[in-house]
Amino acid sequence: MASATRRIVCSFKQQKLFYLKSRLQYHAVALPLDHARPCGYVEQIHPLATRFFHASKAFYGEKVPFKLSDIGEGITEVTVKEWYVKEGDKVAQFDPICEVQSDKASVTITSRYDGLISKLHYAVDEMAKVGTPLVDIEVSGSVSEAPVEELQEKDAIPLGEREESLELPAENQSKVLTTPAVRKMASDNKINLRDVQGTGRDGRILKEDMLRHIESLSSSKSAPKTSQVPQQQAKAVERGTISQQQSPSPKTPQIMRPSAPVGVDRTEPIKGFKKAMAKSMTASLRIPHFGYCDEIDMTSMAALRHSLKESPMVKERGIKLSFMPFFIKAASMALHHFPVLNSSVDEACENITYKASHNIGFAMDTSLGLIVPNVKNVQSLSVMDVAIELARLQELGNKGSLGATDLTGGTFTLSNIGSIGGTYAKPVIMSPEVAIGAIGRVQVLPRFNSKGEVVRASIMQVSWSADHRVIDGASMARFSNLWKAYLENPSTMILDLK
Ligand code: CO6
Repeated sequence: MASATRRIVCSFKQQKLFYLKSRLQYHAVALPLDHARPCGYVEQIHPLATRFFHASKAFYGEKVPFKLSDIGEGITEVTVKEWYVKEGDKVAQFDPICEVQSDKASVTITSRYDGLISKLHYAVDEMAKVGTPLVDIEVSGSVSEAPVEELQEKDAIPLGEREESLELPAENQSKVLTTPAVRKMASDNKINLRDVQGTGRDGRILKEDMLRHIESLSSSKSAPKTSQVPQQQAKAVERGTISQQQSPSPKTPQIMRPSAPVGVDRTEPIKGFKKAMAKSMTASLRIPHFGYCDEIDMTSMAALRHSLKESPMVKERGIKLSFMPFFIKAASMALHHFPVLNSSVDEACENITYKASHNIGFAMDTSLGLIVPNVKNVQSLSVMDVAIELARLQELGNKGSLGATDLTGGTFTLSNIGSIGGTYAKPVIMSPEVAIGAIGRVQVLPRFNSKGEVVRASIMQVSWSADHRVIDGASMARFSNLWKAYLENPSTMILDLK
């Protein structure tokens, strides 16, 4: 039986572990010698063992069904992505046959026989089942027999390493760990494997190592050579069954993998502001949200804010004038025209209450977490009043000393996430409110002016969410248009101020 197993070839990178398994199975199920037929008959090996061994009939010079080996990881089928051969083509061992793709990897299947391709069993894009023939090969001549070499644990390839085929080490260079494909590349390019720096497990020479070595040899010579495509690839190119672009690039980047996990998992109870957020956001889930976005040209508003910030009136009162007071006041003015957006609905969604007060909430990022205090009765406040109230709420919020009054009774909310970053968002409505807006970062971007000229503009995006049970898209769009108009032409706010 041993003579039938001289050569063990796998086509996939992760198969070495299956070697070990298959050998155990092989030894466990092999028939006693007196029952054995002449060496080389697969039928004498238990079916489990044949999953991993494709050795026998090759030695009789007959038509051999070249089967797709077990890939491991529970993969039972792969897609044939490309054939590098056609019926009637001559192939030699290690010539690329085809490219197959599983959900985890793309792999080149190489021939393990010298011979003639007599049949392709699948068309491109067809699913090939593990254990079924990929091609039939009429093998030319027999292969001399040699004793089975013991498979050592050190030969195993770690899962995930890029290998295309695997074979027991040959007598020469047997102490150098690598794959047959790499050995072939070494012999094609007359390279001593011992000169190549292996970066795989236990110093195994990977294909990338070989390609890097070849590249360093060619770049160290004064006259640069044309690319040294491995011979079996070159043959396929000659036959026109593989294009030049498919040749492996010697500049394939190396993936850096962290060697060990960093830190340990930590579990802690959800409490404080986070607990409140969990509760209110869970309550929001029952609201059918829709989204609406637009962009606002903040160029005039930015200039106005800049000049007002420097004005003695603002400086003397010690007020920090950010964009927020304008956003909040403009929202209140627009809500005046679209009161449905300042409403609330009862739990069963049977009644809607139009709120008299514009208690505009604003999301605030604090060291303790997200909170949403609200500025009460914005409809009666000036921009300056709003700025003063914002400053008070921010100060208390940052100290964690906001009272229930400041945190409840909101009727509409704005979230200026743009003060941190971002462009678009998908804000979540604070039940029982019916709308919320998330404001993106003001950015200087090129835009066209009314004359069609490209100008610098301060652009900001707004993303609204509304309760689709009581708000329709048209109302949201009209409200947004008015809010946008106030901000884009701040002087128009004066017209509507009460
Ligand atoms: N773009 C560019 N620059 C901005 C913006 C935007 N949108 N907003 C503020 N700023 C500027 C602001 O004008 C200040 O500039 P200077 O006056 O020149 O110094 C500066 O950024 C700092 O502003 P600051 O944050 O101090 O004050 P502001 O009144 O604008 O904002 C705040 C107060 C409480 C809203 C803010 O500090 C904050 O906490 N923002 C984060 C809110 C948040 O966490 N929202 C996420 C909630 S979850 O909505 C959510 C859908 C998801 C994403």
